[in-house]
Amino acid sequence: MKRILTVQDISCLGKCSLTVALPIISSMGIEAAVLPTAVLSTHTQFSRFTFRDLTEDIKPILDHWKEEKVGFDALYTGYLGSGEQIDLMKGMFRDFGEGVLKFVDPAMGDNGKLYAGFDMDFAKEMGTLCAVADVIVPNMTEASFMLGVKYEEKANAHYYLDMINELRGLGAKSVVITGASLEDGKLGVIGYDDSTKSNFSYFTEEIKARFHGTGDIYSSVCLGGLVAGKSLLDASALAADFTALSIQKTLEDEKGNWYGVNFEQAIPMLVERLK
Ligand code: PXL
Repeated sequence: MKRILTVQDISCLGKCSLTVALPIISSMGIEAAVLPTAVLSTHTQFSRFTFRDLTEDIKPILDHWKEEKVGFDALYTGYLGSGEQIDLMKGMFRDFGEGVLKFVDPAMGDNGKLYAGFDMDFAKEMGTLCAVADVIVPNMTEASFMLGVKYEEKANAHYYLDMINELRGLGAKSVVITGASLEDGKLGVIGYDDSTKSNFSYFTEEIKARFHGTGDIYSSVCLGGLVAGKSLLDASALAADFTALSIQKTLEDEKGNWYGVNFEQAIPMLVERLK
């Protein structure tokens, strides 16, 4: 059985980061080991939240695993809270990353803005973690901040490909830009797959609604697909379809909430598509 280690926060309520990665990876038939970086009462899109930093625990946990001689098929980092945590992740990549898929979702912003608590310095630091990753999955906000360029709401194919090349210039091997769009009504991803040395794209019908946590859903399915043996294009397509279905399920639910999507109700499709 394959095993993914995922490193991100626990937002106790809010359906993002670990509360999304854990059920999704498990439902894909892959073991999920977790390293929580912080505990929050909710994610940071709520007007108030508690935040307990767990940075101090990260190294002792990794040291214990080293003693136990455990290994992973993939290392997956998501929302991280500080430059110090980014440095710890680079150490983890060195210690556990030999021949192992290193997947970085530089979760730190959306719609042209960084999330609460992040600044330009943090974005630059995140760029140095992406530099040592095999696959990175930024949205255009995150890509722009990491590269220090202005965020453009409307981008054409040329612009996306330039951004991908710049991100590869940092050192990242494969790059998938999420939330990409080349025409009205279609939303998806544009990427570069280092294993085939070629660009690819995949789009679904755009659902005109924005919810929180969809990036984490996309990343968890995409990495699960890769670990299950899919190509980056096929894993990206599965992840995009699953994310779109999760949003659709939320809209169909009269009691659907603003803070996260009904990805749980899309899990049967995920299981079916992996058969
Ligand atoms: O979905 C990304 C994410 C993860 N974790 C926390 C967040 C966010 C986005 O706002 O606040 C705590």
